[in-house]
Amino acid sequence: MSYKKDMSKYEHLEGWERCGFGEQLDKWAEKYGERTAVTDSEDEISYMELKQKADCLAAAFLRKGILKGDKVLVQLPNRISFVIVFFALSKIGAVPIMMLPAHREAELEGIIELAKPAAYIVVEKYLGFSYVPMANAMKEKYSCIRHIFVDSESGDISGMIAETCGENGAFPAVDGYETAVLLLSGGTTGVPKLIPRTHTDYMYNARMSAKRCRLDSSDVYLASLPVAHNFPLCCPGLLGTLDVGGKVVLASATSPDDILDAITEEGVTITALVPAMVTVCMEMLEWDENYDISSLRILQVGGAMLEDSLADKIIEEWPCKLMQVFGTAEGLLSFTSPEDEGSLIARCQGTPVSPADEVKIVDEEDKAVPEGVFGELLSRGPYTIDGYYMAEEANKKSFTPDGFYRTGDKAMWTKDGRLRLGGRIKEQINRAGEKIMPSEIEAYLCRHSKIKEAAVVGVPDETLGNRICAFLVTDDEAGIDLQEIHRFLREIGIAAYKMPDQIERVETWPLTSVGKIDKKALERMAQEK
Ligand code: OOB
Repeated sequence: MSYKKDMSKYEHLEGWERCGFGEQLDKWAEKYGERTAVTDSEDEISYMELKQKADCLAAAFLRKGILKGDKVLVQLPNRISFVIVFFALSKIGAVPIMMLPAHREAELEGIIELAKPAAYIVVEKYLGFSYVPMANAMKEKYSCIRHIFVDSESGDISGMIAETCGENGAFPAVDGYETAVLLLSGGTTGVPKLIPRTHTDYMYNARMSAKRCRLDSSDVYLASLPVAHNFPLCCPGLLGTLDVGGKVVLASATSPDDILDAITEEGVTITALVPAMVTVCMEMLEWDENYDISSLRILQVGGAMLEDSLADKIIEEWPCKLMQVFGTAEGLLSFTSPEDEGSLIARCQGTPVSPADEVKIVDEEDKAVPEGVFGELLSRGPYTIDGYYMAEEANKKSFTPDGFYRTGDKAMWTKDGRLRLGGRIKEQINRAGEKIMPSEIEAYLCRHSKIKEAAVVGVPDETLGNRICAFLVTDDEAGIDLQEIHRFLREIGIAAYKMPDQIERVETWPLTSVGKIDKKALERMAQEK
């Protein structure tokens, strides 16, 4: 038997509440009423209206036959309908699977086969891509998908809200310890793993994050990353901001001008960015003086290694506190504090956000390493999962027998008791905050008729953190170029952020002493090119 988390251990914790997100929304509506809850590029919605619309949509979902426990693929960009859909599904105990707008057929198929969703909710069109043909193709291929709901101006979602308004019946009871969402993890070969988060642990995740940020009802939180991602959704993000009665601004795209415009116009006090985005925002600020970011109180930066020099630069040039954020969708969060000295903030990722987090840093034999020495970061605690969704084999590798999650990250304790991250132990590429498993890309590449073997590595890159380099053994003397690779991968249907940035042909592989492909050598070769 594998380790199972005992929730009763956490019931004494401040911020721990056995309650569903649907019920939370009702409480917020009562408390914050007509205050603005969320704005996007087109509209705004108060707490009360959000509750009313979520109730209508929940009733409509029930009427269409979406049942408690059903999984529902949600692929919506940052807009108010995302928020309504999230709470509507929560209210009836259906479980959203948080797809990103960037995902395509290959990612969808892996997840559909695993989770057998009953419905698929898509935006009609976003950043030039039409989602409806893709959704229809999925419905045709997988009989589990009974419904496609399209979010457009005249589409199903708004129509459903209008139809059912005023006739909200009873919703099924939802227990806080049931699964609220399935988040996506960085993934393994082809099939991404799904991360089941309960209503209670996820709300606690949001509350502890909000507490560390000293968030209150005067705060304006800007979701600049795709809000289906854990960082802007819940750390403290959308959910943490709603809990304190603040306002959430949804930026329609993750581009520096969208972000800086939103900060300037909405008086944003806190936002979350990955390091690569900070760099481009800083460049933009340098040549356009019309932006005003003086309202910012906290800039959260996380999702990927923040170089010391960039941290120093942020502290020097931004009018707000830098908060370093180490986070995982599996749970553990570690942030610096607003009260910490700049010199300390610049060199660590702070401390875990909950007093009940258990964190260990261990060597290859799982023995604790001393302060100042890097090891693998392990975590267990109130909001860290005890297993991936239906993934017995993967769980054996990713968790210790006593239930610690193996993050695969290198970390150490600093002399002042803070965590400092030092890169990856597990083979995973972090490209501008997006996590990519090399084995997944290698498998796609090998489907190409000209490619005999492929090895993919992450190469340090000034703007992206890591870029993706694919080494190929090909059949064809004439070779194959990057364009052709991209075309081929687009046909398979994979997210654009997984496309190789660089390809190199090799005749033979550099090998390690045990005869494996020497990826360290490949990384050096890619860097020299
Ligand atoms: C966030 O979550 P995920 O699940 O997309 O990725 C988690 C991984 C970590 O295991 C680590 O490899 C990397 O992302 N990471 C960092 C980092 N924050 C995350 N590596 C170095 N320094 C950091 N500050 O990325 C995520 C979830 C919640 C909040 C923020 C980020």
